Amino acid sequence: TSLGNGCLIGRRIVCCGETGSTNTDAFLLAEQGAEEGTVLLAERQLAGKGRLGRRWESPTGVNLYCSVILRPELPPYEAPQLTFLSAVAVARAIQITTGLQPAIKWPNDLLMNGRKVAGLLNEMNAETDRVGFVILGIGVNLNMRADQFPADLRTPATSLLLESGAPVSRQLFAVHLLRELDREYLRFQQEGFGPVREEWARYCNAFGREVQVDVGPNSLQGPFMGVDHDGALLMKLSDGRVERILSGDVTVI
Ligand code: BT5
Repeated sequence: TSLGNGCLIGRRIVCCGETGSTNTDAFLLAEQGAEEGTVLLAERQLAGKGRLGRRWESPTGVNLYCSVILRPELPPYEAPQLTFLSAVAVARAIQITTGLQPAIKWPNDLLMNGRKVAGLLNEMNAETDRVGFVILGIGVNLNMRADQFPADLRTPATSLLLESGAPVSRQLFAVHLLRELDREYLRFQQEGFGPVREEWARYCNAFGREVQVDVGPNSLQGPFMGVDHDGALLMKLSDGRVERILSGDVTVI
C-alpha cells in the first residue's frame, strides 16, 4: 500500500501481522537500500523495544507499532532533532483523532493526564560526518484496555481509549500520523529545526517550569529553558549557569 497524495512518508507502506520489532525490520530494510519514506506497520510485536534495552508492550491488534525510514542530510549529532519532529507529529495525530491535547515529556514520551500513552525510539546508522539513515520508531497505545497492561504499568501508562472513552481507528490514526510526519519533515528540510522546536515547546509539559532532573545518582533543579541543537535539555542552575543534559529523568516540581 501507499499513502499517495505526493507524500514522501508513506509512499511505500509494509504491513505485517506479527514481527519481533518493526524498528529492527526497518533497520534491515534500510541497510538493503529501502527508499526514504518507507513505513513498516505491525499488528503485534513479540520483542518491541524501548530505549536502553527496555521492553515495549505490544499486544495484538489494539495499538500502533510503526517505523519510518528517513535519509536526512544531517550530521549525526543533529539526528536527535528527528525525535522532536516525531513527538510533534504524534501529539498532533492524537489531538486530531481524540480532540484531547497530550503533553510531550523530554525526550521521548507522550503523556495524557501524566500517564504515558506513546513512546519514541529513533535508531540511526551513521558514518562520522553524516547520517546514513534514521529509523523513527513510534508506539502509540490506541485501544489498549486496562487489563491488557502488565500490573506495573497500569498506573504509569494509558491509552487513547482509556483517556477519551472512545475507540480510535488504527487506520485513521496511521493516516493522520503519517500526514503530520510528512508535513513536519518537509518543513524541517526547508526551514531547519527552529519551527519544530517551537511547536515542540507548545506541547512540552515542562517548558519554562521548575524541574528536577535525575542523572544517575545526581539530581539538579531549575527552570527548563528549552532544547539545544543536539536535543540536549537546557536548564538554568541557581548560579545562573545553563546546564546541558543529554539524558536523564525529568520531573516537574
Ligand atoms: C520508549 O522507550 O518509550 C520507546 C518505545 C518505542 C516503541 C516503538 S513501537 C514501534 C517501534 N518498534 C520497536 O521495537 N520500538 C518502537 P522507553 O522510554 O525506554 O520506555 C520504555 C518503558 O515504558 C518500559 O520500561 C515501561 O516502563 C514502559 N512501557 C512499556 N510498554 C509500554 C506501553 N505499551 N505503554 C506505555 N508504557 C510502556
